[in-house]
Amino acid sequence: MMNLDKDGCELWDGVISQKTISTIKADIEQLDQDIPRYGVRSVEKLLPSIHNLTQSKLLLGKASSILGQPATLIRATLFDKSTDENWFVPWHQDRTVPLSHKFEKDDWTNWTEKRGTIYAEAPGPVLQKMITFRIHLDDAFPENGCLKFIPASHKSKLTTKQQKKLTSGKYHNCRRNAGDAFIMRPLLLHSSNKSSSKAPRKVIHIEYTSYKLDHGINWG
Ligand SMILES: O=C(O)CCC(=O)C(=O)O
Repeated sequence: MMNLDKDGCELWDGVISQKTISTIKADIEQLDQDIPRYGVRSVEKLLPSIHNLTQSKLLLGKASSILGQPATLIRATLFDKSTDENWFVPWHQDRTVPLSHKFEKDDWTNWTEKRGTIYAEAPGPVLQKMITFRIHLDDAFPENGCLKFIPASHKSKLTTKQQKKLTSGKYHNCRRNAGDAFIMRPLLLHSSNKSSSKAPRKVIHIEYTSYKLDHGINWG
């Protein structure tokens, strides 16, 4: 059993119903076929069912209770891994957030712009005020490229050398059933393999924060 403070992650079973899963999957079917499925960013702006999920009392309440202050959504991302669109993700910590504007603050670094969205690496204390829920729409297991993670790697930004050392040892597979969630701190070291299975692996990766940006700046 994982513990959020100690391990940087927690298992949360049976979070969404079969009915909600079907509604969201039907919505996903309507997505423009040209949108690559390896990370449909800000998918809550495209699909009403995912918007509703991100604004549900259940998720907002849980995020607020973990963060100890009212939580707001940063963004939701759909990872729709299948034999048609298959990929691996190298070991990393989630450090980058989408922002409406660029601003001058020393501890916000590595500014980039991708497809019209501005991103920056957030300072450690900001990342500590974030929590991620990975909501599983399909069963996830090693053969279809479930998440792999290193418990207790979430306390600070790690150097490449520290990451190499940690990831050369034992890791955990995040086996989850459809409807289950995986709660993780953004700095938890994680990766995933390509799928070698016919079973699809859809996950909605939802990031919340209690950090308040300066006036006039928004997430996304
Ligand atoms: O869903 C996955 O396989 C990992 C995706 C992910 O966490 C990321 O791209 O940051």
